[in-house]
Amino acid sequence: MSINYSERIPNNVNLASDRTLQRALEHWQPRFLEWWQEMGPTDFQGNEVYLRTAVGVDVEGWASYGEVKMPDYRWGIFLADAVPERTIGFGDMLGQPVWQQVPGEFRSQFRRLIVTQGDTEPASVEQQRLLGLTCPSLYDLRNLFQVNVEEGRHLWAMVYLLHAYFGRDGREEAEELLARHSGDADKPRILGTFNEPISDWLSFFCFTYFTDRDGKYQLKSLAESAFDPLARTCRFMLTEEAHHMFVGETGLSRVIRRTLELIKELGTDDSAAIQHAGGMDFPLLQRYLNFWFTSSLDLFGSEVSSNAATTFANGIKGRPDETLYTDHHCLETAFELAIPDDNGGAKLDSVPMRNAMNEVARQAYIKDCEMGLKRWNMMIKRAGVAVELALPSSRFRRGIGAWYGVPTDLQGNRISPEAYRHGLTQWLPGEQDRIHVHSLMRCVTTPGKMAGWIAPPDRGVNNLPVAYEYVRL
Ligand code: BYC
Ligand code: FE
Ligand code: FE
Repeated sequence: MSINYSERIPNNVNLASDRTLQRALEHWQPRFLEWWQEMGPTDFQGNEVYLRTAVGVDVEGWASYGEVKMPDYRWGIFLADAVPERTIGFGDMLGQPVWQQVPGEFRSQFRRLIVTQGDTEPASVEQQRLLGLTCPSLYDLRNLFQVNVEEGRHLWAMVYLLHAYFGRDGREEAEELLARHSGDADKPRILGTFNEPISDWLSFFCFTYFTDRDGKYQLKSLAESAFDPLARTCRFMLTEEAHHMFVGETGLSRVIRRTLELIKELGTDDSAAIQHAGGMDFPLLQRYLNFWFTSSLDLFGSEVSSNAATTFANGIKGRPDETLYTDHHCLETAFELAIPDDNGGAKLDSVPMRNAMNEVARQAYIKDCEMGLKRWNMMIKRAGVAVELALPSSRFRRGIGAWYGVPTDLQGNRISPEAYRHGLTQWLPGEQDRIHVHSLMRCVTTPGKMAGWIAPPDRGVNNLPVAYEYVRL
């Protein structure tokens, strides 16, 4: 169904046919806008930004581009087209028709997942709210705002489900999504990573590379759901998500390219020399990668999870790309995973496959994360620099699951608590790193100009030149 932009809330769910729901969402809309003004991007709300807006939900040309002031962005409710006669793709009810309503017995599980998903979207906007003030270019400023408005729309996606399918409870949850705030001492966001500050653009690029990619994998899992409206919502969100990861991947590539240029100019890869020249040295980059990757690993939950087993069994949440697997029941199969043993090492443990779904998703995610690292390492190698960036072991610095609180080095070997405490000072960003990175964060707003720590992008947005005035200041 095409998107109706003539209504107050653009949608392709025929909202006008349900007056009660429409009124409830129109009641929530001004609260969302208030939240956007208070907790969304600071400044720039009155400036025209070259943004894309969804005009249809099919793969070809769903976007239209134009200058929009952010508060005028048409946030709305867009579901991917229904797949006719879709059936449940996994779990105990494999092959049965999908549901257009939430079965009563699964209501609280669905609610919990939708609320958790919904909570991350505004959280990320809050985390990024000050970044506009230190943008490395107008191109990057525009990309930041594009990500921000789309995360706002992802909130709408979840709020629609809560309002449409969860009655009064759902409306209350929708209010709470605007009441919790990232990093708030009393009412923080639900998941750890979404309470971490993002106070510089290196963190922003790491976040969009690693944390938005968790979004990709969680949305893929939910896109398999037997609850069809959830599946369709997530399928469309995934098309928007691709841009967020593009921002992360190209952002980090450009930082690396600039660092390689500086190494060539200076004739050394010495960290102090690179920093003195206004760049980001590789050891520092590696520490930021370590931080955001490990934090994002926790977002998959525990390796062994009865929640995950239940949601899989009940058709609520599948594996990412469930169709790639041949066994959609996963009843008989086991999963081998390494857990800490009593002798300072690791041992293999076998658990029922259904209980290991979080780990299955995490491993698919890790593979996806590694692709960027391969590309970056190729770039570094081609430049003749003897450095390799690497992802830490998934046992390192875990805050959730079997390896929670188990001191290991970056390779996942167990070490003493003292060695770990000492190691962290070299493995994670420290005060000196933050001071340096923050010292580089200066707002560059001349069209086509870039801050000195980052190379220009290969191309502009939507075939426009890099020097296009993407934000009218
Ligand atoms: N921090 O059985 P367990 C995105 C909690 S990102 C704090 O191990 P389960 C985006 C867990 O909630 C994608 N708490 O795990 C990216 C549970 O608490 P309760 C977001 C955590 O339930 C960038 C307890 O620990 N979407 O879209 O199997 C920008 C035991 O849980 C954490 C989703 O997450 C943590 N890291 O799986 C914008 C999808 N990890 O309930 C947006 C929906 C676990 O016992 N959520 N806990 O109080 C889920 O599918 C699941 O809730 C989780 C956890 C995968 C998160
Ligand atoms: Fe999102
Ligand atoms: Fe995203």
